[in-house]
Amino acid sequence: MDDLFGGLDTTNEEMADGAVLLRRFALDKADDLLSDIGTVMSAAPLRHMVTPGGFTMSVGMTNCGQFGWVTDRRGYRYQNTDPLSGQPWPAMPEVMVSLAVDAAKQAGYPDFKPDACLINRYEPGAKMSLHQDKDEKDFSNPIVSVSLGLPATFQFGGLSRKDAVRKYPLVHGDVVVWGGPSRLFYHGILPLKEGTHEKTGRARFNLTFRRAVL
Ligand code: MD3
Ligand code: FE
Repeated sequence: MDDLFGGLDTTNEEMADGAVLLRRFALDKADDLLSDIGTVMSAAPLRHMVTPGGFTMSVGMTNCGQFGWVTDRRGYRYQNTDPLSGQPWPAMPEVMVSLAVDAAKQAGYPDFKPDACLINRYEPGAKMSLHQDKDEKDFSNPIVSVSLGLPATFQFGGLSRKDAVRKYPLVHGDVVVWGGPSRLFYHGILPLKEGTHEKTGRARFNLTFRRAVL
């Protein structure tokens, strides 16, 4: 909803214990973010990584920042070089850093300093199965996620894989800060529905800002 100041209502809303939804928080920076995503992708192209179990992920991925998340037959890990080029990942663009830091502050994490940004690209049909993010060193740091382009249905459960899941729509510009107990909650993305978005075409981008290393 548009507020009296002509901006958008980004009131904090608790999605789960410790998970703060900032609706449309990234909207006014979306064009700059997408342009910087393009720059990162030209230096470190999207790729479909293979899981330790031998499955090729339907989501295209790359990274920027000091560390990048990778998976291959040997396992999941953060590393400071792109395995495709052997070169350091592209630096995290300033608009990304400031958005992540501002969102974390708004959600009650004034000291968040991301050192990794995973860029996920979904085309219609792509999905991310239920998982936990636990490759980072210190779970007291939150993860900040930004959704751009086509909408997606996010599902999240609890600390156990068996916990019931709830579904939540995430749309262009939405930011969620995952801290507290929700930091280790199981979560995933249902297969993306067919569609086109005026800013991204047939795609959804998700940025996740993380602190990989102490
Ligand atoms: C809850 N990405 O990259 S964003 C991932 O939309 C990932 O691409 C999804 O899950 C995506 O690991 C979901 C929302 C999200 C991101 C990280 C979380 C939710 C999270 C970490 C902990 C708990
Ligand atoms: Fe995740």
